[in-house]
Amino acid sequence: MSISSLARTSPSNLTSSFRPAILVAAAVVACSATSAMASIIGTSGAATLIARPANAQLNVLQSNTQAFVWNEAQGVTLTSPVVFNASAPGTYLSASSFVTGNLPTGTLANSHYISFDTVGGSSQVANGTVTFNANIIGVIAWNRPGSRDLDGSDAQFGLGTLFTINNDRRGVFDVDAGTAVPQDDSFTISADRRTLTFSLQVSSPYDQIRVVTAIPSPSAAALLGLGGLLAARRRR
Ligand SMILES: [Ca+2]
Ligand SMILES: [Ca+2]
Repeated sequence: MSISSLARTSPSNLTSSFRPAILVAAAVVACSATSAMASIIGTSGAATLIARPANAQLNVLQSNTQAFVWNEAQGVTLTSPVVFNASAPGTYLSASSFVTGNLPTGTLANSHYISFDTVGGSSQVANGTVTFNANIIGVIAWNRPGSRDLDGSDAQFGLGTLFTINNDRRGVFDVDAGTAVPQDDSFTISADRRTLTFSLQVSSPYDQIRVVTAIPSPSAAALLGLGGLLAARRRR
């Protein structure tokens, strides 16, 4: 019996002896989901993993040396399309390199956030990498008038954290305003889609990027556990 068919089976249709097995199976799946969703599995350089903050508005989470990264929405099913600015492997050096698309309604996803907000007005650079346990399916890094893509993704991915909205400098490529000439920021989606490498330059105010990943498949351990449980049921 598959996990999905377990979920579809009404409890009233189950024998009393099978109900405990269902409960344990549900617990196994729930544990698997919890571990699978904390999906930043590595950082390097200036990338510093923190718990999801309550407030990531301008001039709140500040550092001249660290770009803070965190897991935000977990296991979200999109109820409306979300615009992304990049999804294919490659290096993005300006807004003219964006290949904008939509994550369609019904997409199941996790999201993660990168914020580099400096203390002073002097120019600072943060270089780092963030590695995930599932493929990157969208990078949202633009917030210009008419294309407030970060603002537009907050409702489905950013709940629980305050952000500054309607700010042209949220996002990246804010100095050159998206011209073809790379001046300040860049990011790269790795060939295996598991790592985002960033170089962010901030004088004022800040740079922010949202990274959306697919949901990892259930872990082998969880499947083994479920298989063993069903085998035990058959032996009764
Ligand atoms: Ca600041
Ligand atoms: Ca910048």
